[in-house]
Amino acid sequence: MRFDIVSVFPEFFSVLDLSLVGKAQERGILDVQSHDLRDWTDDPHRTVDDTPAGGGAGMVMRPDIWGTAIDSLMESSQGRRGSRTILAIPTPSGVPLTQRTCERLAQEASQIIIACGRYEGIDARVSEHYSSVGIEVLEYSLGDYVLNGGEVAAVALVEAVGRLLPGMVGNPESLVEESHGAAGLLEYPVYTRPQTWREQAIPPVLTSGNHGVTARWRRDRAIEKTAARRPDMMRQLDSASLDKLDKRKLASLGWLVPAQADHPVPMNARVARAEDIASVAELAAATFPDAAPDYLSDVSIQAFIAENLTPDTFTTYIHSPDWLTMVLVDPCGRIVGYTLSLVPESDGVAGRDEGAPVDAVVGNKARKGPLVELSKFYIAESWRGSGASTMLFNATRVALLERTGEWEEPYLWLGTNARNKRAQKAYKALGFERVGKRTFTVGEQDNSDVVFARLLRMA
Ligand code: 6GU
Repeated sequence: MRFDIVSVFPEFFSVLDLSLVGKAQERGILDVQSHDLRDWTDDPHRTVDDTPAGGGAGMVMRPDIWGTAIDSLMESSQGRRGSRTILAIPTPSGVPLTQRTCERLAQEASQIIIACGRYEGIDARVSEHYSSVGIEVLEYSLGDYVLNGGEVAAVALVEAVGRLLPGMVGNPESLVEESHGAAGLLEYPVYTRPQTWREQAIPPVLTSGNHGVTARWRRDRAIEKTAARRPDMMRQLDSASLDKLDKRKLASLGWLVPAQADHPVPMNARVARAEDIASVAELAAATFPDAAPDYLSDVSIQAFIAENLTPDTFTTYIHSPDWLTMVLVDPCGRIVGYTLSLVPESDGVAGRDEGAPVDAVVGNKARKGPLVELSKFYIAESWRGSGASTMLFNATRVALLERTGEWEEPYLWLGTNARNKRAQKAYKALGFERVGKRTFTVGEQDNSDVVFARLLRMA
């Protein structure tokens, strides 16, 4: 691979004689030549720029000088079999340079000419011309900030492409797990001796010798780091590359993977507001039949909805200090899940008359603290199994903990249809245990629900 770098500061590139790139040059894997643009001028002042057409600040680099320079460098490798020249032009208005582009260049190019502009840039016809004669022109940027010229970006390109050439990096494995590698995640944090430094120990899993646990820990840290720093990368993650534990981690960070989606989506779980009322009522009406006991006729289901799940009832809930309504919102602002909780007065029991488990034993301990009732908990069908219920439940728990502030040992309880195994399994996964039954009458029918409870304050 040959790099020809053209600049008005050719001495800048002596840095490329150092380190890995320098070694690669010695070993013949890489050949980097830098050239002074002024060598192709023909006036005594060696002028490379002129005033901008149309007016404005600064100076623009002349296309004729650049054309002569690039032509002469291309000639030097033209005609060799399999040779492929790419013209790279660093500019803050270029496409962001990515690892994928660097991989492609390392594979495809035999010569990369880097044209380093200064001042306000290079006359646009240079890029136009070489594209039009079939040369690949890559106008690239290092990021969203402005440098005084392309020299630093040229060094970056040589190093990023150069290290991918065969024979460059000692251990090709280190190319697999790195940031911007195939996983699509940033790299996990790394540690080495000393074991403790300035009161910070190396995370114990890394010295446990357990490879499975270490791999999981690293993957979780990589996911956390990527979610915090690069939401753009999160949106590009391939759903098919994510296992169950990945998805659980993603859900805890607010990213869900719906059944048919190619990529995770950022979700928002928050307290419901007045403007959500119509949507929550609509979702409540749409999801209620899914969990209704099968002996309820369609007519009685519709009657229940018309009576209890209207915008009016949700208006009451949302404005009442006794109730907490939480919603899960997709990136388009659609409400795809909600919870409705009844908070007891100070340290009492919510839903005493609805079968609250006042005498329950939870976690082998007799209940002592107040009982908060999780009265409704629904997820739109297309979001089930995506981690949506975990995310909404955790947000609900956090909001309830805020409300119950200083209370000693608050519990959360709920009743659910005894025949709805899907719901019962979901509640167990959320840390609930079955603590009993409740019976109640609907339309002269005796019904039985199973009752679940858990401490509000546990992981
Ligand atoms: Cl490639 N060139 C210049 N001049 N500024 C930049 C850049 C390139 N990338 C980010 N800023």
